[in-house]
Amino acid sequence: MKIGITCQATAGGSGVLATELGIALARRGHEVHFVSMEEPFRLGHYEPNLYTHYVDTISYPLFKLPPYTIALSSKISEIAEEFDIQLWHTHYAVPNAVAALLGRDMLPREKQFCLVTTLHGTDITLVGSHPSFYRATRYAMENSCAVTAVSRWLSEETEREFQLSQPVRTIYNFLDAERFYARPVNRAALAGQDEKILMHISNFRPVKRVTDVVRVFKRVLDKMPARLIMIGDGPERLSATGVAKQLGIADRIQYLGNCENIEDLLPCADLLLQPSEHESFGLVPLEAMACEVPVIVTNSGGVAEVVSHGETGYLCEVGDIETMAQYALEILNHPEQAREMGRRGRAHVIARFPRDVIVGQYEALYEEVLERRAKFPHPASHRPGLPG
Ligand code: GMT
Repeated sequence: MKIGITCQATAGGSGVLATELGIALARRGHEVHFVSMEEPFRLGHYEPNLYTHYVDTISYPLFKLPPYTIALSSKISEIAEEFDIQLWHTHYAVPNAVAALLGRDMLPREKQFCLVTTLHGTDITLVGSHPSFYRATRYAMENSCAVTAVSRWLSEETEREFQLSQPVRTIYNFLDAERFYARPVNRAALAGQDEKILMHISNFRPVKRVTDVVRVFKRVLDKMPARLIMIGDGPERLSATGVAKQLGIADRIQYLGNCENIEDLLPCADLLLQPSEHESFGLVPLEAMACEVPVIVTNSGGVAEVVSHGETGYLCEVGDIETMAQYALEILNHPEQAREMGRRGRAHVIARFPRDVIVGQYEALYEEVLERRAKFPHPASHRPGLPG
């Protein structure tokens, strides 16, 4: 199959998932073309069957901001035509799905691809549901041949919020368990021998509640020597450093910025903290569990479909710093129990989120929409559930 993929190129779970999917599809023999603003985060190597194309924009004094979505749609259209792409898969609805639809409509009817849209989280919960994007997001979903979401929670949330005429299917995220595992690591660069390592990885947006990470860490530090390793970057980093200064613990925290090789860092951690306002899935806890690291997350959004409370980590209420700190101490004070929890975490990831099965679910979906198109060639009838 020839498959086009559009995703956010910046550091974030939706781009990571799209990249991993593209790589897996290319390795299964499909021809995969990425179209994005720049090289997607974590796609920094050559893969046979996989091609990247970047969107060109111009800056012109008349525009306050270059109209990226239009440039993206033109590029999608150009690449789809040049490489005869039948199936386009967009990740993160805004603006990618809208741009892909526009790109599809620029093509002659017989060259128009089927569009599959995968929702990742804030493209629905924060951005897509905002009045300035709502209609465009709904239009893109209604005119996609199929819409998927990365958790049952997000599928239900989307159906409730957007009242779509087609169901949103759940296809869970996955990872490469041969890349994320409890590999031998050298912790010495991150902490002293007697110090525990707590880790947080995110793009430091308000939804991640990074100051809660710092406050939980303070409660742990009151009881034992420890270090907090913060990976990623974003607007809330300043708030995190401010709170750490106020609490007098700034020197116990190290900020590593965006790192592509988190599989080398995660296994150093004694636990991972992700106290988000909500998470539609939680790819970072999944990566931590694959590395046998216990996780403390908030029970908000789809994370409960990923983390099993008391088995692979702990689910807490949003903002409940005291309980998060208690669970953190429980993990850190009982290393043997924590190791058991870590092992269960990895087994859970392998059993519930197997890469090959989940990539196969996407392939089956592509085949289904393409077959439907073959039967009912008009774009508006590509959607399952509609008469031809
Ligand atoms: O929706 C976002 O915040 C962006 C997105 C990203 O690119 O990081 O994160 C979402 O997609 C990930 C991959 O599917 C999920 O693991 C994250 O839980 C989800 N983030 C939120 O829902 C806040």
